[in-house]
Amino acid sequence: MKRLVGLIVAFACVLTSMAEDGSRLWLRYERVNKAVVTGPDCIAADELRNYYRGEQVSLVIDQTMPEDAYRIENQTICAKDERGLMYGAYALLRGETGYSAPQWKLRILNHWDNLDGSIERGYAGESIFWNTPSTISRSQLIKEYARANASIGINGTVLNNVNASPKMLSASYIQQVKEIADILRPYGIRVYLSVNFASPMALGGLKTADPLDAKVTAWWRAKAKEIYKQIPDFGGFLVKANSEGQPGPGDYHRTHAEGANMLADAVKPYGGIIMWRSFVYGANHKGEDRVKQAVSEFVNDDGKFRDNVILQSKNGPLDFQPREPYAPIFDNMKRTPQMAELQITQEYLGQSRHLVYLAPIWQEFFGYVKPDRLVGIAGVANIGLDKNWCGHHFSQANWYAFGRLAWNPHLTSEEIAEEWLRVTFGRMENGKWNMENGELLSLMMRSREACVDYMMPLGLHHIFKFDHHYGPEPDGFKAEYPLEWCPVYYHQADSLGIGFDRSHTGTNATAQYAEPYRSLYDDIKTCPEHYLLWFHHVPWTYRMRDGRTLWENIQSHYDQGVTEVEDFLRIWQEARPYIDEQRWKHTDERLHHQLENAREWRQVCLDYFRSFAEGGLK
Ligand code: GCW
Repeated sequence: MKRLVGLIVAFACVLTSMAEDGSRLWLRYERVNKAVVTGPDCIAADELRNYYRGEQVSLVIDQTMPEDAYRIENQTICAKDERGLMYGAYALLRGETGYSAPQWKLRILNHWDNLDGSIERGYAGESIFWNTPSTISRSQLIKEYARANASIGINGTVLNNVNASPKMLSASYIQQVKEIADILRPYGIRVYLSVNFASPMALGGLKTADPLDAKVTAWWRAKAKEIYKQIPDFGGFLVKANSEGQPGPGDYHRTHAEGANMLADAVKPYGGIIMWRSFVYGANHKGEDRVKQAVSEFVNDDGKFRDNVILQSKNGPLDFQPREPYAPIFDNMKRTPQMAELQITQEYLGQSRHLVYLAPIWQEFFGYVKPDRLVGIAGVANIGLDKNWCGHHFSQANWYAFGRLAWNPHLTSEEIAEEWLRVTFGRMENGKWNMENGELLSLMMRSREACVDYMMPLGLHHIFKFDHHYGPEPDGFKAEYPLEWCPVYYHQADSLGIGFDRSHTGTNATAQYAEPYRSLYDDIKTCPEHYLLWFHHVPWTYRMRDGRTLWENIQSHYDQGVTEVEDFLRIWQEARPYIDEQRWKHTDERLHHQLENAREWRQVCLDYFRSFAEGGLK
């Protein structure tokens, strides 16, 4: 009897030690305290001593190496400094060898976190930075955050929402930023802040925020000095100006370049940069096709920015849709350094309730805008106070993939998914991570296309429910709001057809693209079918490449999307023996919800479009 109790207790212990809430992310190494590590005492040495399963590693500083690069050979990691050694150590723990250097110097997360702790478009609880509950050790959490980012090469973070409160720059908040920066620094992560362009008025009591006003420039210079005194390696500012109600230089009839340059001059003495967003629409361009507005707004500023200003643009010209063509601003600003902004948080892709692996979206973008045209990369974070950080266990893969692609955009989505699955759901066997269930990789790889299919196939876009952007609302129209927020404006369905004519017979947005895409997209016959309704208004009876009509084709895409999610549930069911109960159940519940929501998308969209399509066919 005693023995039996003993056995039960032992079994219970194994079970609890296997309990998995996802808080360890992809860093689920067991402490082995095995390796003898020689070289400088640093994070790399600590991590390898704790977790490396080999016997011995040498850490060697080689100042001729490029910044952040590492070489792993014969149990030796070589790098320029301790930061490079750290990246090398995490690579070795993943099982990598050889030479590696990052594509970009700027690999930055953007947190849309508000000072009250809420997060704009956050689906994983409240902010880890601001107004955290007293029951939580913020510094411990931020240290774990730092380590996770360092392990995938992320080296910068913007701590607050681009819809920025002026309070961010008050002395008491700068003090908090300093505390955070001190925790992040050893992990090679610099902090940046989003700033409100009208801060000199809201905070400094000035009568204007005009960038050419001497008092305003002096205010910003003093503010920069105050920040750098506390945080000598502060990265710089991110700015959303004259967009969606935010103040900006346009309020004083000044250009974006004038506004950005004034801030650039303030941080220049300290080596800081300004990331100026091109996500601007509305005000100056009433009536113009929204996807054209960024180019119209910025093209005259090309070549006029200081050399420490970078223009930051979303990958697509509209707004992080499940599929968009690339943003033509990348073709048009020829003398301005540019960064791409990707969205890791799934605002339009099921919001941490759907399993959608985003790397394929980003790979698609890099297929058009080659990585060497950019000087850096930003990702809107999906991180919050939830135990598993990201809401959905599989949303962690998107954080991971962003980091890995920011380091090396030439990795394939499959490689990254495979690597992530092994370290997140795999088991350690003979010193290697194994993931027995091959179908999970297929599930991840198919998940983005499935989402496009059940939400908005063939180039349809922005037919989401108003404001929160979860679920379908193809009939959405509110007279009191700008047309650019209304779904009916984007699909343009009528009795003849559906889609937005952006060719030369329509808004001529295609003309903003460089060749060969300009001609390719402009001609309905050569336009890729997955962008068809983005660029063309197409008759319901139009013959698609597979011989079916457009209307039949649309229906089959919605069906396909739902069928895919049904299959994801089957795969997940079959994976059950390989996955701990806790994460399995959590994910299973979300997959069921995803299926329900996919069916709702199909039903609502097809019912609505049918009222035009089948009327039109009569
Ligand atoms: O997509 C829209 C979002 C806003 C966001 C804005 C932006 C931070 O719905 O929530 O605001 O884009 O990128 O500025």
